[in-house]
Amino acid sequence: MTDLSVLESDLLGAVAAASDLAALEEVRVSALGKHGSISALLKGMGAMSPDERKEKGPLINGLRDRVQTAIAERKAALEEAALSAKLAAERVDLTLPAPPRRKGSVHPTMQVMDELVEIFAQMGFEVAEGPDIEDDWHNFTALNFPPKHPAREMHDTFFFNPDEKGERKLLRTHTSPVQVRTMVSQKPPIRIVAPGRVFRCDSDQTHTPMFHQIEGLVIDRDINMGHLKWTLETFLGRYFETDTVATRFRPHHFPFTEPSAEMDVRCDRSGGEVKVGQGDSWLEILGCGMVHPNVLRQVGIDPNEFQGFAFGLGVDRLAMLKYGMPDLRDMFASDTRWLQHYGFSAYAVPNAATGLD
Ligand code: 2NL
Repeated sequence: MTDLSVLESDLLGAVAAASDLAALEEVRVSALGKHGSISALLKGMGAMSPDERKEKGPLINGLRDRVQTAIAERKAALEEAALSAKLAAERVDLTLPAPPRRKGSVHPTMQVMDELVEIFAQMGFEVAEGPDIEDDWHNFTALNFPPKHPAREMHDTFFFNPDEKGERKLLRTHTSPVQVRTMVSQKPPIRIVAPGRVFRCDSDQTHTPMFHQIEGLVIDRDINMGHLKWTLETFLGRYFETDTVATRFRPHHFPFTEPSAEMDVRCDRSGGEVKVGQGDSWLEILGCGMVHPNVLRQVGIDPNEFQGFAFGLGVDRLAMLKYGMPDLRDMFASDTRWLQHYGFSAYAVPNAATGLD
């Protein structure tokens, strides 16, 4: 073997053996760098006689070309391998299913809110919403609470400090102001439900200062209590998933309805839990009545032309009844174990097609 072919096989061997780009660069510098072995050979050509140069020149140039090509190929291969390794290390498999352990869950109150809205939407009700912070007129006056009437105290209202005009804003004590706003801004026929948070300064075993209500309102010509009873019985049957709902009205008083009633639903209490649709016991479930003519007048609707019914129910209590939570205060304690146990999957969206739970 000539010196050149020994050098060539050494260099090509070193190129092939270079395991990363830094090692390959070392080989390149040792051959083609300023003081490299091939560079020295190329430099030496200047001192050769024309005949010698004619003989050795092509050999040296050929050697340089082959080593350069080998280095370029090896470099491309190493770069591709480095990129593949980086991509493999950074790979995110978007097709993997979400981890089976549920970290967040939908609160039973919100699940039930969705169930209620779904049921009433199927019955032709629209959803209406309004602000948590209300004024006295929308929360009380329009609803036939006389000024200074003890009923205002009864609601244990959270009042804000008076503003510069002396007006005291408040946290709504029921969602009725939403219906008031709808009646002011829309003409009958009206068919709405108003779900939302409400606030009362009250806290014990069965009361929390914030809770959730849904109220319903229907205003049209010739509306009577028969419509009210059918609507509520149909709703209760769908909510408790039973064909055997029985209800009874008990006379009651609300300032905003006349007549007013509480509705009880037949239930069974024998097994320690409450089962709706069977048994011989009664459970108070909601308040309702025919919208008071004074309320209609306050919002500019002629009570001789239009009548309406309204109802209101506590969503948290309804959730406890259906899903068996024993204590109201746990509902808002934010205990993650409670939420894990009673919470719903975010994928379990109540809808008409798959049933409600
Ligand atoms: C209850 C009772 C009720 C209403 C709410 C209402 C709203 C308007 C006019 C008339 Cl704008 N009435 N709402 C009527 C009767 C009862 O709620 O015990 N809720 C938890």
